[in-house]
Amino acid sequence: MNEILEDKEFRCGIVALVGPPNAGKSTLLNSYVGQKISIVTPKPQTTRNRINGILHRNDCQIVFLDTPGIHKSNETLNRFLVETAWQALHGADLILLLLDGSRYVDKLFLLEKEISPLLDPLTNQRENLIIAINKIDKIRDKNKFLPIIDELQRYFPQVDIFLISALTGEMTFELLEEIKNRLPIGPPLFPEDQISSVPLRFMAAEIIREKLFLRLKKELPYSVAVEIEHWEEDREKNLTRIHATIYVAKKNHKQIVIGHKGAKLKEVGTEAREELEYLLGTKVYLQLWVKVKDSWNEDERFIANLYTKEF
Ligand SMILES: Nc1nc2c(ncn2[C@@H]2O[C@H](COP(=O)(O)OP(=O)(O)OP(=O)(O)O)[C@@H](O)[C@H]2O)c(=O)[nH]1
Ligand SMILES: [Mg+2]
Repeated sequence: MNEILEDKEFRCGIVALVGPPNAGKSTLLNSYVGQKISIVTPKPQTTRNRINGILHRNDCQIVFLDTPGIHKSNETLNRFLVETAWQALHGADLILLLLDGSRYVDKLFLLEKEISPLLDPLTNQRENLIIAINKIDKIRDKNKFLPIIDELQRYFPQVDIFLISALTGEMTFELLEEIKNRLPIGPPLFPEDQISSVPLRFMAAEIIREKLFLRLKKELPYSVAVEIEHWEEDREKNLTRIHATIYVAKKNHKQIVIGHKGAKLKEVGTEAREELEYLLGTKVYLQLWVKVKDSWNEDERFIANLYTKEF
């Protein structure tokens, strides 16, 4: 590790990643931290709470706060997710608005629609805002992003706009330099070896949820929640025993999650176990149960209990 710069030059701060669902916020956080902290799927509304990932350099420490995608919805769970995202702006030094640029190429009307819930709150935060148009790797002709930039400049005059790809890393270093330069000078908030304050237990539940998200179709992914019931580390055997409950919101969803002769649950379990073994560095014995918790996604107390945890 390089020597840490003198106090007067070291920068440290919190950067909230906000944007519509599926923009690539979690992907960017993982890429800056250099390890998977937050789960990623091709489906919108994957992230359900604020998840921090810490980037350490010899000249700065940047705490990235991943948030759920902001969108308009009347459903209890979704309203809760959006509220969680907005709360992240409170202690943040900087806000990075991330957009999936490829969605708006030749479809500028979509930008207006998707950005509308963000406009008012972010207009007040203009001095602390940077915009990154993501997924530029998907469009060969980069001129196609110009109308999007124009439109964003209309909404947010004088705000810096970057064109990036969180997936390939294109321009993410340049964006990081800008972020760093705009953070306050100050000592690190976290020890050098800590890359997140999210507990392993919660990460484990998220990994299981990611595998479910990837395997389930239509509205089913939004019907599942995962809770770790039991966690036991057996040092002698280098083994972690994890029991998790998968909640589904409707009775008929249970069988779909379990699959024919338990096949789907088995696949989810195998995939999750492999990733958990990598994360924990031990063998993992993973047991999954599926429980029906009627309309849990309408139950504010249940949702708050699972997803408002402060790390
Ligand atoms: N081609 C391409 N795909 C990307 C890029 N960034 C993210 N993705 C993909 O976009 C999808 C959504 O990425 P996420 O990181 O989960 O997006 P998110 O903004 O966290 O989404 P929510 O948590 O649902 O709000 C995944 O399939 C990613 O692999 C990129 O730069 N290029
Ligand atoms: Mg996410």
